[in-house]
Amino acid sequence: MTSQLPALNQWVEEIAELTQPDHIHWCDGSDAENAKLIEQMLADGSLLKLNESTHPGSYLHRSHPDDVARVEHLTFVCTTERDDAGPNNHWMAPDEARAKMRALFTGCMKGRTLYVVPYCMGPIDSPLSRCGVEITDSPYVVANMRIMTRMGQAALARIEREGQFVKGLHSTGDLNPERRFIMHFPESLEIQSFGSGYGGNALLGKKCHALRIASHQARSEGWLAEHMLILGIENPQGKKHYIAAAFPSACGKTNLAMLIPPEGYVRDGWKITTIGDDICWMRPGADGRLYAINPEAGFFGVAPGTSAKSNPNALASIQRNTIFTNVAVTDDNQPWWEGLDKRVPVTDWKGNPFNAEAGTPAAHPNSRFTVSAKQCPSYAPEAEAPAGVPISAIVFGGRRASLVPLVFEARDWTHGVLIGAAMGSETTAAATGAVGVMRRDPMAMKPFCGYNFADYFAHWLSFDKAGAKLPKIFHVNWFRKGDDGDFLWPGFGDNMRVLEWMLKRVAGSVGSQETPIGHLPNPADINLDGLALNDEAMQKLFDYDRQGWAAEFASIGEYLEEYGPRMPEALKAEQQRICGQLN
Ligand code: TSX
Ligand code: MN
Repeated sequence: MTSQLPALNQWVEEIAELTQPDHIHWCDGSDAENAKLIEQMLADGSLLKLNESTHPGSYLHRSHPDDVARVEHLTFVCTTERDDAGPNNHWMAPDEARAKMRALFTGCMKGRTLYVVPYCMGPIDSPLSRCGVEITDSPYVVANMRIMTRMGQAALARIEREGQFVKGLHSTGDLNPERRFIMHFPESLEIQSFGSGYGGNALLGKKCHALRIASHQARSEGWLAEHMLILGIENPQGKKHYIAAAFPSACGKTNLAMLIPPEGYVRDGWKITTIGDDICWMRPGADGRLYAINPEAGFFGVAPGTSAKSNPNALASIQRNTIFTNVAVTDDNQPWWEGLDKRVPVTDWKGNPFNAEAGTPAAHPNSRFTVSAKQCPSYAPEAEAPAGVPISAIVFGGRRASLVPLVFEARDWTHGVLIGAAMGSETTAAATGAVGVMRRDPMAMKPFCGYNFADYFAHWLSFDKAGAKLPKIFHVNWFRKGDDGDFLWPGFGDNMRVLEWMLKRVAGSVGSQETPIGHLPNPADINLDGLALNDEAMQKLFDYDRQGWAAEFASIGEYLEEYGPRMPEALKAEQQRICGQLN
């Protein structure tokens, strides 16, 4: 098979010439094709069938133990000018990167099948969507791309019509970490990934295309490609609002996207629906509002911590037709991970007998589920709408044990962009060795922005122009701790109370306390019915510490200096203005 698009056929021929596969297969995305791939992976051991009666249509994949996460130190943005990639990216000159990758890809698919995977990021008929083609030698990647994107025939038809697509080339190579690179060429819409079969390195539609390449493209086309969940909130009157939110890892983004409101809210007729849990593409519509789509079609979620308590919607989603990666297995062949329930698994993520005494987790801390968004009980029908959904509020957040209140609101767009640029979160055991260390992660885009952060902030600021009806911007912190080290806010479903306050602010129906850091809520305006927050919680969740914030803003100033002379003056001026008010 070939396509109707000569440029695509030529590229596939050229890559086949380079990589020397035994076979070439053009993916149509059909059920029959998927069944054949699964059968083949069961036969070669790269997939294991899970318990068909408890988890129908579900499989376990165990990755190479040295290939379990994204590799930031091996991820490069290859722009002509080094400064266009910025201090937030590793950079390599495009010619050097191409030569290095050409050597790695030479002959790498001998004995393998080359799969041509056409995909569309976003609803197939949306003007906000963008397409790509991933060439890969991994059937596991094909099976995951089929869940995570609109993959196959319909995507190919759109690509043939438009003539433009992101070219992604992937090979698992020999999985040697010494011969592993993830290269991005945003100026020519190309990705080359070698030596890893893991999600973010291998499913090129997600982080590589929908964030790094798309953010670069969005800058030149006047839109935003963001690391944000999108949720819908319907009030008892049936009015729907949409919120986009960016959090660094380990803050529970997927949990927030699938939130189930407290009982009282459900009784009153409030409803939360899920549009997406990871990526948000938005652009101004004719009415000046920002309209957003979720470019993905599935969830590639972290398994550990996912339970009937933390995220019932996620748990319900993954009862069938799910690919699990690097989880543990129970005696009756069900997938298991830390935080799921009290059972003890028999096999760890490497396939060895699990020894509970050893003190090491049974599931890998970065183990995953891949599942279609359509299986999520809270999935919103509007997630398939070509026009996208209008965003009423943008939320930034982080994990901060001290200083940062539960919620505050930016005074205006520029202030909101500064709040996003200054975002930080404290590390957890799951991420690194050092626990509780504050890391700044602007807009949660540090590993994902395909160009210079200073230019990125300028691009964000540029949306504030005549005719724009921009969302309000908020900052939240679910993770404030009391003197005894316990969390002060119950979090999870109770975060609904904070979302409701945001909507009241959007409607203009409640006031606020104005402080140098922004608008803090009057506690009486947040529904705390049924919560027994003690005095310390009330004090710390809703107050701000001037001295502490003066120190924080000095540190923010130093951090923004790292992005050098391209930093927009308006952002520096905003930081200095607030510093002046705090000192
Ligand atoms: O996802 C979380 N959210 C957002 C939910 C919509 N988590 C889990 C973070 C790890 C991924 C949270 N953890 C949240 C939260 O709002 N808050 C906390 C901290 C916390 C943990 C436990 C309790 C309260 C707060 N209480 C009990 O376990 C009883
Ligand atoms: Mn993410």
